[in-house]
Amino acid sequence: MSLLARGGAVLLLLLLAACGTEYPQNSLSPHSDFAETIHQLYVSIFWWTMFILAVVWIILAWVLVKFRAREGDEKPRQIRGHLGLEIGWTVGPALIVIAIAIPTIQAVFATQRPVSEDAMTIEVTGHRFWWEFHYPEQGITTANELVLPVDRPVNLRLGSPDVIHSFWVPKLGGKRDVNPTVAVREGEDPKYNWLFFTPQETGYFYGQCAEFCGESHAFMSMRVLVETEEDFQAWADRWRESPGALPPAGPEDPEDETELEMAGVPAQADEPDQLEIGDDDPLVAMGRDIFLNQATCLACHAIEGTSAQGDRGPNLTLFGERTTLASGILENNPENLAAWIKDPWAFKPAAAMPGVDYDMQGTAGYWPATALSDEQVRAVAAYLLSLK
Ligand code: HEC
Ligand SMILES: [Cu+2]
Repeated sequence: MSLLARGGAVLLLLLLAACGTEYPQNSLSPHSDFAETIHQLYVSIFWWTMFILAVVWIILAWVLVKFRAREGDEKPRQIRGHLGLEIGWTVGPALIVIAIAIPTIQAVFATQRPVSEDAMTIEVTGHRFWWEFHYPEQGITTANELVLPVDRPVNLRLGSPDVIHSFWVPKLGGKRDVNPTVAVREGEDPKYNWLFFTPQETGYFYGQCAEFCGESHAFMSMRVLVETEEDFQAWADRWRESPGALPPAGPEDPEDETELEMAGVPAQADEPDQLEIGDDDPLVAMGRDIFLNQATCLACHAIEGTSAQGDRGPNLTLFGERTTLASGILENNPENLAAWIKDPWAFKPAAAMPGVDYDMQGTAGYWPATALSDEQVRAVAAYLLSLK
């Protein structure tokens, strides 16, 4: 194939690629009022620039043809300084800039407008390198997968305990900086940023931290699940009931423990209706016991309805329902989960979680290796995946 043909093929491919809108982080495919406002502005400015381009090119072509040098032409008349032209090419662009500024400023105000009365507030916290979502009305805390009801305005309050992050879910709008909110003087309110939009379609949307925040910034993505109102309520109810997350077995006597483990039933399982999927699986029971009684997991992670109430890491309630792991970078399945628990830094350098065989010294302080065997890791993974 000639170079030209190859080049042409590449260009054609690029052109065709531009036709698709189903790229996960396509910012030209709005699915919320916020994204729609930005999109309209973008499209209108695009067509204005195309119009100006066409006018300039037509005049250029006309001038090139009409005034091109011909055999025997005299030197054309030389002009220096022309008041009319000077005024023309100063005022013209100024008018164009004003024409662009008006809808732009309108869009800025539209996307910064104050909270509507019926908006649901969600507190979004950007951590190095994961996202935390707290729903104060529902009393829910989750991580990395934001669940929203369709057609209900949401008001995201953005803050961070460490460095600047940026919340960006291109199809729903944004991006907006997530600023550190810890360093305030006494009596001063932390300065949160807010992001306000209404998701207009159910679906699965991809997002990404859009402000460099450290080693694993590129691995700090997220998902937004927009669900029907009923599905959202059902999810919220499930979260509060936290099925599968039975209270810790915690028997004092180690003999007891083995017995219970063998039976696959924790000591306080006197509410049989809480026994759900996988609870009879001995691996799950073993994993639960390790997570809640033997390992340091609960110092950092919380699971609703158990003694695990740590808040240094993601809340793992209903973790089995999550489609992704470690802020959207891995599919949530037993293999990936076990690999993550063994060695988080293999996926996310500098993640604030120790591995099975390395201690961690970081902003979260000193944490010893979790020292779990391969079987224990598999068991903990099975337990976490049973939380649904
Ligand atoms: C020092 C605190 C700490 C300890 C101890 C710890 N973790 Fe973590 N864990 C974290 C942090 C922080 C993250 C988020 C890391 C990231 O994505 O950047 C995390 C992430 C996770 C995730 C992924 C969560 C998600 O939302 O995708 C799982 C699962 C997990 N940890 C399980 C465990 C298990 C099991 C143990 C015990 C063996 C454990 N962790 C011990 C801090 C900790
Ligand atoms: Cu970040």
